[in-house]
Amino acid sequence: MTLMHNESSTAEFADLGSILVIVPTYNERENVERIVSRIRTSVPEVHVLIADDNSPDGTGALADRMAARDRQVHVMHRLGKEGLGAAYLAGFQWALEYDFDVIVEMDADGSHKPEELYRLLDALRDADLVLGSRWIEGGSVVNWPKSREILSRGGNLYTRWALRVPIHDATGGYRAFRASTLRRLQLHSVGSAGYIFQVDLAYRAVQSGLRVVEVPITFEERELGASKMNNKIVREALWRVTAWGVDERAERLRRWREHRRHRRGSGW
Ligand SMILES: Nc1nc2c(ncn2[C@@H]2O[C@H](COP(=O)(O)OP(=O)(O)O)[C@@H](O)[C@H]2O)c(=O)[nH]1
Ligand SMILES: [Mg+2]
Repeated sequence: MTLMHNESSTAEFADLGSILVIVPTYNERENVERIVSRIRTSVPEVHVLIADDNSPDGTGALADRMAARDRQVHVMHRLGKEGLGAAYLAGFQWALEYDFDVIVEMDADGSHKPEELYRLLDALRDADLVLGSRWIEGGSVVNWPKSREILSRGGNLYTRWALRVPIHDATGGYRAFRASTLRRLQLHSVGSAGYIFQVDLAYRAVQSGLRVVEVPITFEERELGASKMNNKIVREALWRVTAWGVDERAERLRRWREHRRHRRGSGW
């Protein structure tokens, strides 16, 4: 397949190069057409890749029909449900193979507004990774159950403290990466499957010294279809952040001890 990037000469984000929005889907038949058409209307020059995990509800076949109508829509059919992280990793690999310059993550259910995409792209001009953030000034959530809000706020506070990263929304899934950022993140060693995948990538980006910027978004709970969030995903996130936090502290202690030994040794 040959992809022609940047077909539109009036593209608003032509300076960023070619842009791919990856939309992971699992049983999103009621949402997928609407989200793709909103994306294509909001920023017409972008390409869209739907990464479907063989949804039993037929989302994949519907996506194929959309791709047949629009040359900028593509579909990746995966064998079965392997989690959000795995779907994104496969999508990233596809994006890098086809030489896209910017790769965006966006949910299929309308929680991430395509109409706010331009803000993420604009911020990427001075960043390596842009995170859409619910938990900074100007960000918000609409129609979310209080329990989900507490989980997200608490989880993000804990993450910030445990990993010592200056990020307010590390678990969010509305983001824009430069291709060069993805190449730096050693994606082959990312094992995280569920939503902790998002924390993993943001943490790696900060540790690599990349410019990570947050922009406020309005996250709106889905109206159609069901959430795939479950307790297993939350448990995976909690223990991984804790384990990374312990490693982070052990590493700091080791560096501090080395520093002290060095100072004593040189007669200070
Ligand atoms: N391909 C794929 N997509 C998934 C999987 N789990 C969730 N998604 C998609 O990831 C996005 C966010 O999931 P959602 O269930 O809305 O989570 P919530 O917003 O945290 O409640 C949606 O587009 C889902 O269809 C998965 O295992 N595979
Ligand atoms: Mg959702």
